[in-house]
Amino acid sequence: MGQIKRGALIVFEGVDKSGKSTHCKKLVEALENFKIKAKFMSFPDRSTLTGKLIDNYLRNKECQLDDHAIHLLFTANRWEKVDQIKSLLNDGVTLIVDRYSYSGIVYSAVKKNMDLNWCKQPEIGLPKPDMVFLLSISQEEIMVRPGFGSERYEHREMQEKVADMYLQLSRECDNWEVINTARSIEDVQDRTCEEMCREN
Ligand code: 2DT
Ligand code: MG
Repeated sequence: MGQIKRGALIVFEGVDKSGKSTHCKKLVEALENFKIKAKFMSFPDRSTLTGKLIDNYLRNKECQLDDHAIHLLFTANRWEKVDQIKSLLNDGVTLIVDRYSYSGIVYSAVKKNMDLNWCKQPEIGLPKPDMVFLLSISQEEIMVRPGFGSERYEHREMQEKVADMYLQLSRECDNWEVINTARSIEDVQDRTCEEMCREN
């Protein structure tokens, strides 16, 4: 019996309402059409124990929680899934993930008195992505998208800082591809598929 080829871990990052989940789902469909086993995953997973606390923190802007504490909850929310992630990858399933460690790092590190290096530490040891797509979009566009503003971080000042720090991280890593979403959904999809099929 031939050895199963490990699946790829593909992450989509970007500010709120940048279209990450749409593109993740389209990529899963496209890969399945190429007979590549693929699965969509997203963080935070609000259904788990830590996910419920995170959901309450995000939706209830009055909820008081130290910035370090919520940072660690977001990270724990990923560690809760580590066995599942590893086993799917080992079974040859490619995971298309909507937000991962970089969301954790960026959204915390832009806060006052939070240290970037400290924010990176609890992520160490999680499976490393093979490829990260950073969706780049204008502030004007996200702010008029339905639902923007309903959760804690969805305001211009935070989103601008997040967008800047994402770009900073993208320059530090060589497996990132910045994708401008001013192009049509189909164009973005072609670009991500092209990149994935080249990898396979
Ligand atoms: P969604 O809108 O994608 O549900 O995200 N966030 C997310 C963090 O601060 N740290 C993390 O580790 C992750 C995964 C980004 C909800 C918000 O949670 C933020 C937006
Ligand atoms: Mg959001």
